[in-house]
Amino acid sequence: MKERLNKLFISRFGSKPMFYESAGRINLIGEHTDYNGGFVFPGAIDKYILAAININGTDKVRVYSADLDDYVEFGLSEDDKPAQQWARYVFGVCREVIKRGGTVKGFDTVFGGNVPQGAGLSSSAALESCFAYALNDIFNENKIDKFELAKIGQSTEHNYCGVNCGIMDQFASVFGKKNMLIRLDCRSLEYQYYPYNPVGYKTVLVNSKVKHELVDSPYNKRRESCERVAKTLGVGTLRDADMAMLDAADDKITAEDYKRAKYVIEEKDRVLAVCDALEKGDYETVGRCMYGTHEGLSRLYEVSCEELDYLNDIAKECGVTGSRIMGGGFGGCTINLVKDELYDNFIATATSKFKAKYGIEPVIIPVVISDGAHKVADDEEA
Ligand code: GAF
Repeated sequence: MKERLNKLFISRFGSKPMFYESAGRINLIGEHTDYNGGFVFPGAIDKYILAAININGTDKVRVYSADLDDYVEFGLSEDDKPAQQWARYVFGVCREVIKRGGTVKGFDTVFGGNVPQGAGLSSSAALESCFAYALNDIFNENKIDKFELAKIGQSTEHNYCGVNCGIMDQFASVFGKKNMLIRLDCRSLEYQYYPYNPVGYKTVLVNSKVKHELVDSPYNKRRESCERVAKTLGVGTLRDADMAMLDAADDKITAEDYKRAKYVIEEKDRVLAVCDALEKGDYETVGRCMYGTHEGLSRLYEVSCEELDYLNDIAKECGVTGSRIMGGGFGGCTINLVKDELYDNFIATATSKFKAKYGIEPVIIPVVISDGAHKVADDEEA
């Protein structure tokens, strides 16, 4: 991809670019907990956005999306917002850097990637983190700290893309490290790297190809439910609530909001149980919790869909240790923890049964935990 983008950049802009890269993410457990002040357990993966960039000495940003074959030019003031949704991610990052007192001047860029879009692997966070990292390096002597880079991506979603997301995706994309998952406490922002090497198991994603789209999805409504319940219970976020508090306020909360909050409260305990289990190498417990999360996301949080529930049922039938819908929901992938000896049968069964029922083959994506945002060295392949 680096070579392709290099050629495209030189033929379009005529100078030699620098390269920056940032990754998509998986999340082992802890879903819809980030904006509730809870814990998440993500890691960056070997699917990434790569950008070729050079300053252009003007006050304009000129962006070519190699994958969409679309080109946009914009200025750096608030009223220069481009019409194309994809370009708003780049524009938003520029604006958020500027709003924080950082510098952004005109630059040229060609970018592309291999993070499947709409699969729940955070292609948008990868794009934001790639540009946040690059602008920090090129114009700001890397003075913006890494958490702020993640927040620049998150604010881009809030202010320019209409998704009121939490911090997990951008955090994973910026802080990701090869072979490490990261437990992040989204209230204190303390984090800890955990080596992830489940000997005897494979971790694999199965993409239902049901397009997951958080812009205009009921994602924001889920967040509003949680915030309403937290307010009723008199806590800052649902991180500080428990089931006894929720049950005591039952008559002041709608049945729907009750279900949403119950899921979040239960998920908090599952993440902590998974951390304990990982330290002991107890993957059976990890797997049980993953099934618990799926059940909660499907029945209580109601962000699953028929296809993902079907993939989850197939995983159970095949004796897969853990399986669940991953990411924001409304489509995308399941993440599966499968014993080595059951792997081939699971993949074959999931592929054939899914195809027989829905007429399309799901995409199998083996998980490789990788590094997050960085400048690509001249001799580095990308
Ligand atoms: C999406 C959001 F962007 C994240 O912040 C997080 O809430 C996730 O859904 C659900 O865990 O990816």
